[in-house]
Amino acid sequence: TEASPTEFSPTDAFAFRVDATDGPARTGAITMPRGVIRTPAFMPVGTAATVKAMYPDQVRALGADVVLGNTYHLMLRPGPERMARLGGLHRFMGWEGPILTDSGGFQVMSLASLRKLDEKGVTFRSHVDGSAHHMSPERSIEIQGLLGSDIQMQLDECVRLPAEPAEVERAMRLSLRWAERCRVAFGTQPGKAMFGIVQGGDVPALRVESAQALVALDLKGYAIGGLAVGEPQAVMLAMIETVEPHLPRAKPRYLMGVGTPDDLMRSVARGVDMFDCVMPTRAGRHGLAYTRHGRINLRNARHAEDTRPLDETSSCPAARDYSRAYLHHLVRSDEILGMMLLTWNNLAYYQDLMAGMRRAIAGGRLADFSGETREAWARAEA
Ligand code: PRF
Repeated sequence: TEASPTEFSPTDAFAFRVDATDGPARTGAITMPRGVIRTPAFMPVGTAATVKAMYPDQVRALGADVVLGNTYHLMLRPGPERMARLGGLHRFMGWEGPILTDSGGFQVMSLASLRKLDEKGVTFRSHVDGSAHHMSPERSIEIQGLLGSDIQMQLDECVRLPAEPAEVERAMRLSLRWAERCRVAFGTQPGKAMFGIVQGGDVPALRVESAQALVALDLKGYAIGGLAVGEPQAVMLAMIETVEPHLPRAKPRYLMGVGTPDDLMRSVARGVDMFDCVMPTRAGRHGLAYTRHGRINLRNARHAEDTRPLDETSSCPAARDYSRAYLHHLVRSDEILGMMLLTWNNLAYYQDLMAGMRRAIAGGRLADFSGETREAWARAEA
């Protein structure tokens, strides 16, 4: 069935609005045809057309306004042309809200084999079946279009740190040339957006040059890539502080692949509007729970007879209605329900943290909110 006009109107514009600021931190909203994204936003990762171990309705009910999909995984399986024939990723996975897709380069470099990267793009073999593939900047945008992605990312090259400055510079310049090609390939699509990605590793001058060149392309939003790739948190935060003054205030900023709850609070305080990370979902499948009391490893024997829930004050049934002893048992037994409950708990914690930050920024008390949140983690450790 066709989406009704109230759900999706391709003539509606993509717009970003800042409602309140607190230092560099901002709260506001991205409005687009498929819905409103309240910012700062955390995007659950739905790599292979599923937020692992979660129903789409459950993800939505937690307050997630947007999910992330991966071009790399979906081009290999089920394939972009097949996805288009099936009506696009939204209908395929049953998620009606906005979807942001990563462009594929980062996942090629971390997952594929026999990778070769040059001016034209990246050649690689599938980690699924060994088949050979080529992805150019133009093909990445074409695939993201076939998937039906609402926010598309430029193809870029992310260098792991530590790295030689010359290598960081080469990748940053290549990413800039690819940004221009992606912008041309994307053209203008009402209600959709393509974001550029700032690169430049841990070299401030390269970060500034990358940001300024991307801003000159007048894109709808700007991501900060190439961070959380091996450098200390202090370096990551310093790079955000370096880049932030060069990004337009009227456009969203997205810190890619970050991070821990502490990373999110410190980055929001420095002006970041959007995040994605596998941490809450992946940790949930490995027996780790993020809570108001900090991170809890349910595998640990000290939980074996603990009748307390993870957090009796949580909005999430997974945190309230099951004992730590039961969760410990499920995790130790490799039961599917253990992964489901911990993923649910973790995404609830992340979404509640974002909602808390949005309210705190609106009230001009982000520093107090972050301080109190951190104190509660520390109390539990003591
Ligand atoms: N580029 C892209 N995706 C990403 C990154 C990047 O630099 C990162 C780095 N943290 C995560 N995901 N395209």
